Amino acid sequence: MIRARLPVYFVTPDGASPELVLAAVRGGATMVQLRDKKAGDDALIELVRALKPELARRGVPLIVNDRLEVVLASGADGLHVGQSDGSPLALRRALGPGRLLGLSVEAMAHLGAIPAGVVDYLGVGPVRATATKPDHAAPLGFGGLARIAAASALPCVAIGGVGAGDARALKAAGAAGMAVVSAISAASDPEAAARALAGAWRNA
Ligand code: TZP
Ligand code: MG
Repeated sequence: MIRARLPVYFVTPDGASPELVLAAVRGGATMVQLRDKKAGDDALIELVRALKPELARRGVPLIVNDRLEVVLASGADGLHVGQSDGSPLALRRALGPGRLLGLSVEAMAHLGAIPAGVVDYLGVGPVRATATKPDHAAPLGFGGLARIAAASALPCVAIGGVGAGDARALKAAGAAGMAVVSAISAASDPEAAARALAGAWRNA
């Protein structure tokens, strides 16, 4: 079940090292998305191949943001795309049935355009404004997240300015997990930060 993999979803910053990702999963990250707007496809393919054995051993899915070709060439577990990254149906056909497909949703209106049986989970946000994504849509707040989660049959992972202190409110809003970049990547001890997120979610 994809829902069980969503509680602590680590989304990488540009230029993430394998060591950063491995620290996050040692701490308890349940899923990883390689999101790098600058790296070339070959570098990302290499990063997937370097990480995949250890993440597979731990049952942590490895997702790639935006780059279908990288997913197909690397053995990654799936693809995550935004609203302007192509038709989910066409992407599902290209991926086949065995890989995960995640979709970013920034507004209630986006739910209506999702065909049934095509997408595995939604990334919903930003919950708060965040400097990590300078071009982000208007923040949804916890109320906006709750309305979208209630209207969606798909599990929703909350993203955007969230951290361990938000676990209870995010769970109450119906989120299946929290997706974070800086709460792990900017921490002085990323493994401890991931551990704190996992503990906060468990206890929320
Ligand atoms: N999509 C919506 S907000 C965001 C993305 C990729 C960035 C989240 O980063 P942070 O540092 O967890 O706020
Ligand atoms: Mg995108």
